[in-house]
Amino acid sequence: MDFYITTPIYYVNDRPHIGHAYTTIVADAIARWREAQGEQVIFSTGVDENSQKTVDAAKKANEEIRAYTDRMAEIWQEAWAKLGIANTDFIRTTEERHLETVREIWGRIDAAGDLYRGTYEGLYCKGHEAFIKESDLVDGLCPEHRTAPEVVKEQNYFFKLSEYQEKLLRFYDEHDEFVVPANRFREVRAFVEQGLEDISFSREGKEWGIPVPNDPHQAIYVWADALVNYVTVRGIEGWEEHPADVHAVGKDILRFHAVIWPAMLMSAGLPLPGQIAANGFITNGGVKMSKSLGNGVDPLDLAARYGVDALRYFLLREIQYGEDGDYTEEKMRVRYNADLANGLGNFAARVLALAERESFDGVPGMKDGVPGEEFSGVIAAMRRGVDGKMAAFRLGDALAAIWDAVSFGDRYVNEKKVWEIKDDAARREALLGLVLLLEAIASALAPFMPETSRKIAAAVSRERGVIHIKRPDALFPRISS
Ligand code: ME8
Repeated sequence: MDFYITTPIYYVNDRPHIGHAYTTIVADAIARWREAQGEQVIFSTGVDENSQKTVDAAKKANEEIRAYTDRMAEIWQEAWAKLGIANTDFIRTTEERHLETVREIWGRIDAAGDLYRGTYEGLYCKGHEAFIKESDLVDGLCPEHRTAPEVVKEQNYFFKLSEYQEKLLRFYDEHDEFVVPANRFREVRAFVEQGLEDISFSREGKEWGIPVPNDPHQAIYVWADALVNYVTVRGIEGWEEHPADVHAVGKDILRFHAVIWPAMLMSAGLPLPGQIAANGFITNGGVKMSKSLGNGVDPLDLAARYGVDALRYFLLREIQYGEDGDYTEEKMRVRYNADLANGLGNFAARVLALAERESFDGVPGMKDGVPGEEFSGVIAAMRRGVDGKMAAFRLGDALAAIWDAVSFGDRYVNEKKVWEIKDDAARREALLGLVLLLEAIASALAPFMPETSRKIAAAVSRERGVIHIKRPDALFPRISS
């Protein structure tokens, strides 16, 4: 295994919306890009089931908790399959392999002397699955979830997070790309520099959750359980050998991943992940998507209407990675018609239609089907652009590099008026260059738009050095606006 990437494990109290789909598609594109470079990739996603939200949602649905989580886990798994997500593992935190790993890591943290019993008094927000400060409340409510926090006073186990402030800061100094984008890393560092407080790591008398080893009246705090999923997927030894290279997460859960998780791993004597990449948040027409507003955009509905690849393209291209972005149906249509129907789709259709009538065997001046200099320069620049941008998590810019090549091809067809070239050899040479460019575009597109990439690749075949073209149906039929 060469590369290990993860998504958050999502709560099962709801179905996936485009925000969840976005993080998952980003991780999928990175995983596929790595694989295309010949690396062996582990790509895990899954669901976080041991949350109080699960209990509440099951109650509301009038279902037994286990039956409810089984049903929801399937919904999430199916959604990712429908969106072309090529995860190699799907983890549920109710699985035995996970319980074992959580117990093992809890035991290691305990053995390191980093757990102690204490009394916690505070305000617990179920939406956050975390304690929040009184000073953060607005009119007595959590400003994000608009619910009143639970007043908690109970005995529980504490994790000595405060002990890790210096160690974390030193680690950050030594790993200057531990969190991307850089502005988010600065926020994390500033937070840690303010000083860290110990955190409550268990809850008293909870009916649902992983029991604290040797203290069944306490359930392990859901985040202390959920973060461990990344180790569960590899097993302790596997993680020691090669921990996650990238945890792709949203900015809302960055502190858990960049502060608490590394501290837990340090305490447990395990290696730290390579990088935490945090995406921004997607709004629906400028409004935050939330369960209470019921305005979560359904990615499966969009995929059914525009196609999976169009949805993947929209999310990866429209939103600058790391920054917040906005979804509207109008923006989706504009991108679809301009970049896909008129852009890539039209270019592919033109080239394939012109080339369909030709045979490329033995075109003078061509060396073994290698494109002329002009084309090979454009192809090389596109590949360099994609690789450079992907390495820096600039997925939208990587797509832009591919679209530069599409624009070049379009201009070439128009300026050379390829269809009017009378000289057979010259016309074929131009078309061969265009076909090879289109093939290179298809191959560069594979991590982002796997289906489209396959369709274009399948349109071009070779038989004893002769290229044959079989035109597919329109890749992106125009949508009337
Ligand atoms: O936090 N825009 O699960 P969760 C972009 N179980 N991304 C969004 C988004 C939006 N509007 N809404 C959600 C949890 N996301 C925990 C994680 S991991 C050990 C435990 C994405 O179901 C984003 O990646 O609330 C965010 O971090 C994640 O979904 C939260 O999913």
